[in-house]
Amino acid sequence: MKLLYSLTSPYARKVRIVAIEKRIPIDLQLVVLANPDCPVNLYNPLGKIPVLIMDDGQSLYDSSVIADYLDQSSPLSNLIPQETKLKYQVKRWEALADGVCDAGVAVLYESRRPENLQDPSFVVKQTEKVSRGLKVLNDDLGKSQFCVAETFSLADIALGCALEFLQRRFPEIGLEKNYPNLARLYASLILRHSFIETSPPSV
Ligand SMILES: N[C@@H](CCC(=O)N[C@@H](CS)C(=O)NCC(=O)O)C(=O)O
Repeated sequence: MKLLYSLTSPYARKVRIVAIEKRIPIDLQLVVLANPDCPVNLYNPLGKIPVLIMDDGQSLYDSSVIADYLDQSSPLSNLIPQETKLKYQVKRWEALADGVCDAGVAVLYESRRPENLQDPSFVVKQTEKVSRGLKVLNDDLGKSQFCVAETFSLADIALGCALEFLQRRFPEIGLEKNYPNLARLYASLILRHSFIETSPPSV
């Protein structure tokens, strides 16, 4: 199996952390989406990373599908609970963490357009999604040690990747001050081997 990824993609990092936690070996192929010969479109018509290329040449995307596939592939350290209610709690955390990332990525891409084409109202709308999402995540976490059922899961991985991305690109969100519960969990997540191993370069 081979993963097309970049060092800075929070979605690709989520998948890499899942593979490390589950001790599933995956070949990593670094790609640059802007390069004309970038292979991503051949495997994902949406042109997004991460993409997992299986040994038979079939591909899997997006990151939540890949994470689910990897979790099912090995019984070691289940990251998505079997029990239905807990399973969908984890998936909902993942969806919200990925969703705040989507809004952050949209703001980032908007900032790369020529200044006269940028739409301030679009940026406000996306920024509000980030702050509303982070508030719900922070309130839902409360004083718990992990996102769901006091057990490390895919929810924590998705959250940790989203928080790293948002802090790196938008330090003004003020994680410690505005979202102290998330900051506390984040401080413990980044000590894990899988998080250290996949830590993105500073930009
Ligand atoms: N929902 C997708 C989002 C993936 C995504 O947006 N990846 C970014 C890199 S961080 C990308 O490939 N962007 C290129 C584009 O949107 O054309 C997932 O979870 O895999």
